Amino acid sequence: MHSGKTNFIGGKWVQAQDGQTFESLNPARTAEVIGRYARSWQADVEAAVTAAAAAYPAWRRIPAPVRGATLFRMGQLLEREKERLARQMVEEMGKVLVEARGDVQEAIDMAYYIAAFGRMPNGSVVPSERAEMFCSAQRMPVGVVGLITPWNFPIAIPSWKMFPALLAGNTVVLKPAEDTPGLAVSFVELLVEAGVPSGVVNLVTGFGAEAGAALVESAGVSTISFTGSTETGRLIAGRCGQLMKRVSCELGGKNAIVVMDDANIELAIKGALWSAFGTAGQRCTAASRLIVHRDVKRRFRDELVDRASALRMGAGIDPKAQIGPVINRKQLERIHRYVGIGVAEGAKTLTGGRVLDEGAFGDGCFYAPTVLDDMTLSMRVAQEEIFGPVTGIIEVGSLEEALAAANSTQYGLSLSLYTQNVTSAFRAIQELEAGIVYINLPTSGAEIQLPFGGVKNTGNGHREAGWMAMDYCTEWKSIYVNYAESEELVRAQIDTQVA
Ligand code: UN1
Repeated sequence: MHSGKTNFIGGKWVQAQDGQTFESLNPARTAEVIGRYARSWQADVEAAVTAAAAAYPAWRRIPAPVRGATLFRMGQLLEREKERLARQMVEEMGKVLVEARGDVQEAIDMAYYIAAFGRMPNGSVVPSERAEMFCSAQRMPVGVVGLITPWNFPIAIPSWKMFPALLAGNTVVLKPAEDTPGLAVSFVELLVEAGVPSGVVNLVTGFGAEAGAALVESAGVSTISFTGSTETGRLIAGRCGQLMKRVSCELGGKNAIVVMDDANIELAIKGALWSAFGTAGQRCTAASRLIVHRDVKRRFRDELVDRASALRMGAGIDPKAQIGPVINRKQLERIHRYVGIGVAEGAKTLTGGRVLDEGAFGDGCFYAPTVLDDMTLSMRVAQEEIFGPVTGIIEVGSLEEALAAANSTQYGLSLSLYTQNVTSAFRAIQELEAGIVYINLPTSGAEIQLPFGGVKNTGNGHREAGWMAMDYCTEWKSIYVNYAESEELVRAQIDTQVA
């Protein structure tokens, strides 16, 4: 059990400067304290930023292939420790073991993928309008990058943000969610074992309003990457705008699966169950709306409800459990409040709609998988992100109506359409307002070699992962070299008007 010495600053594990700590609990048994972690404030964050700034000049001068090799070793260590990390994740975050293994696997994939960028082109050579002039543009690191990460993918998301930043030559300060500090400690321990030099990766555990805000405010931090709610993202992006910092935000979602009358219904039901209730609905990609053509609605709904009510709930470590607890009691109550709002607005609860409190369930944060019927677009439950195992059915009569319904929220992360009609599929690909579109697939299941992120209020125009993973944490430098022997000044546009 960790006992408070959990900040990692300049290569040393230290307590918070004023010695304060907070507890991390097991969401399946909230009486079980997993560990005590440093409760960091501005002084701790400033120490971490100072260490990161001191390590930056040397790290950015290390050849990129060598930085890549460090990340490759990190991939190997994550593979070696996959099972241990997955079990720790089940205990600290609650997701079921197979999903926890998937979370670690995303980090492994990302480590190997980004490691290879160390030997990939890092810019372009561009023709000049002047003779004997070499022109190129090259990616440069930005300095100290602050990472504020959520609890729902406690290993994968830090890896998406951190590996590209490190490969590019930046140094980082990680502030993980207060619900999953132990996993961040394990992640950083592995980075140390992989050979990341002192000060290149720093960790401050604690709360958003305390440590997170201090990281955003710190003058030594040039770039912030944040994943979390749109509400918090708005505050962070606003401050970063004033402070002229780069900021990349991955925010809320209200993702939908559209099921057309010509869909393979069995496939659509399986996809809906996975997207709505996998990770107890706590994914930014979770499908909290099911937009179903009226001709297939009854069959889809009845089958979905039968299977949703048969899902086995339990602590994630139980191999028979399909759905684990939600992250904490506050979230449990919030989810239940939302279902109440939906019912008051006229939605019908077909299954679920309750906190599980019988027997051992009462010791944890378990919410029954919930399907609401008669959801309409104007309801709050059709518009606001609930982040729990709650989904609702919206009935439509045509593809046009379905696409308009899918696009009818402030969010735009992941939208999916089930159809066997190629015209409908390609129309949806063109019309759906989302960063990720799936055809005949659930809304969850992004692979790391494609860009990840959303449009509208889901983000601020950045993407994680994919071949643009380094965009958020690099600046372009344009380089002009005159290699002419002539003593003549040749002015662009003036002496060289070519068109
Ligand atoms: C998230 O919920 O923040 O596509 C990330 C998926 C996962 C990533 C989810 N690969 O659901």
